[in-house]
Amino acid sequence: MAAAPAPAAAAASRAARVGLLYDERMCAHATPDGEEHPENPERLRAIWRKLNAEGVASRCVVLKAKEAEDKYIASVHSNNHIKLMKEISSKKYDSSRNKIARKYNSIYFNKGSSESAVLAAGSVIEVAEKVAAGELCSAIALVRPPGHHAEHDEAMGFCLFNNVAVAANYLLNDRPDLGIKKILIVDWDVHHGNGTQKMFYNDPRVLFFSVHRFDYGSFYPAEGDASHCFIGEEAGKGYNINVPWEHGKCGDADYVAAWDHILLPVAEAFDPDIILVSAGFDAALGDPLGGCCITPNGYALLLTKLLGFAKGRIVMALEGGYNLRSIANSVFACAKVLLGDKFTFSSPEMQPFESTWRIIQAVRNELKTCWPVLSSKLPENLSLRVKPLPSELYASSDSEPDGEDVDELSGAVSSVNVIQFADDAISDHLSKMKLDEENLAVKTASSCSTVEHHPTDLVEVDKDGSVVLSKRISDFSLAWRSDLSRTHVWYASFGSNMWKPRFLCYIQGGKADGMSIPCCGSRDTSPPRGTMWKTVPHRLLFGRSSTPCWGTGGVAFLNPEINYNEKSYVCMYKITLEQFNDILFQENRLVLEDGKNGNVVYPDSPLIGLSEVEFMSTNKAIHLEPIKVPLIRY
Ligand code: Q9C
Ligand code: ZN
Repeated sequence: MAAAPAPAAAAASRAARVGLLYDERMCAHATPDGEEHPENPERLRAIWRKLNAEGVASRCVVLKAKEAEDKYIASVHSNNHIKLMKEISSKKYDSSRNKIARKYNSIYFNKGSSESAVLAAGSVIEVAEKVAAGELCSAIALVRPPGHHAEHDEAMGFCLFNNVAVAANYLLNDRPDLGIKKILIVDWDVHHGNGTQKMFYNDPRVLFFSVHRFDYGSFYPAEGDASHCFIGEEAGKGYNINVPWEHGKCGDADYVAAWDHILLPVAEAFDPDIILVSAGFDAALGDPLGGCCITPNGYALLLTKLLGFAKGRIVMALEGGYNLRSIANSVFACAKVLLGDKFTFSSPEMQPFESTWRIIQAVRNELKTCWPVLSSKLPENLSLRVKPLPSELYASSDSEPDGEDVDELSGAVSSVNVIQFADDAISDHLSKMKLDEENLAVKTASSCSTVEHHPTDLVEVDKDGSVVLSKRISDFSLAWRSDLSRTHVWYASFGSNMWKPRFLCYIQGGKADGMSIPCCGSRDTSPPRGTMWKTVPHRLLFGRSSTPCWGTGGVAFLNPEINYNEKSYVCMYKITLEQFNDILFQENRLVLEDGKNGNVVYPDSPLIGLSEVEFMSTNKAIHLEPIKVPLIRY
């Protein structure tokens, strides 16, 4: 009779087989001259040290990295991109490597980048295959460079190849023998997984779920497609889910709420064969880029909740995460969950934010026809936290654009606006609008350097206040105001003005979180008659008084920088043309404040009057002339 296995061995054979992939070769990718960078080799080493020190690594099946074959990377990326990423470390690029890196958004290369990138993609394939085949129950791939920002033909956001997307395609397309037909990708990195979203946007075999800071479109990668309105297309409709936080400071309670009320019910209905986690840990407490506060226990709970699906087949692939202690502790907590260690989860101390609840409701609304389980009513009467103060919010945010202070940032973002006449089919009309070529000061999207500087005639303001009729509005301007108060336009805000309390300051006066100076408001303080969220072609925009790229003058122009041919997610407010002008005055700092008695003086003529409106509606174009505004300095 064979001897019964020793108790320890029996326990081990029952215990979950958890893969843990670590390979020092993925530390070769580093900044070219040793400059500091958050995405650095120490990230992998810090996690690996922790898992060993805690005796967790030895309980896992430790694996080495494997190179991804080109044909598998090619299911996601263009051949040009693969070729460049694989050759960028070679001698041939020694003199041009940095220059090429600068063409991308947030990318560096060195002599180790190619090797690391190919290993990172190959490693996720490797563990995904083993989990799908049942050799492992679950696995953690400690890989870098990260992947979820990388697009078909583009490296960005510290990512060269989209490791998780490559592995998902490998399972679906190259290994029918493993029987993986449906994949859930959970992207809990604090940034939107733009690359992965695009990759599977039409594909119902992959349910992509990303929860990320959005901050009204200003958080990296700062594209509108991170909003909850992007739910997939064609056969993939409903298979893309974004949960876009409005601000930082989100933590365990917010994420658990998104899990309980969005992800888990949908996962139940979708019934995936395997779950790939784009496991960035930059939403962790203490992360320098994320500004959120998930604790290690929070990650453990989120992961535990996923174990109930796909027979527990979970593959975690590291994405971001830049506080070495936070990522080490978080991965340690996740590893223990996969190994089956018992956790006692006390209910999270913090309550979700009020915004969290609103966002969850909006996501459910957007998706309820695709996932009927989301149409049920959410519980009411929850105790909720109010939005954190701006000083807290901006503390560790990674908002675009680079290097501008908070004031500059909110100003720049809020001033990117378009108007649209109230009764037209909005996107169609906007797509046809263009600047009138004849009158163009800014000729093309890329001609920033050829911007003409408009004359900066000073507007005379009578010192003794004789032109001031009321406290605020001069005699002269009353005439145009009554006309314009009868015409309604849709004001489309992009970025921080999508946040209604902030936008309302331009109408009702006052100061919202994040504003440096109070707004004086419009003469007519009645609230917008309508609000509408829309995705519109990204074309006609108004600038503020001066920006480095756009030059001086409150001019209208085609957005010279991003998304020239793309679409923007905007919040449109139906307001009067008078109010619209008052907003333009405030955004372009054209309202004079007379320090002595607190009077506010508005300009005497509108920037966009009825004749401009008429011109625009008949020509579907706009003269620059009407908005060559006199620049007032104060
Ligand atoms: N104001 C990942 O977490 N930020 N990538 C650059 C700085 C780039 C993050 C803008 C953040 C990329 C994988
Ligand atoms: Zn990230």
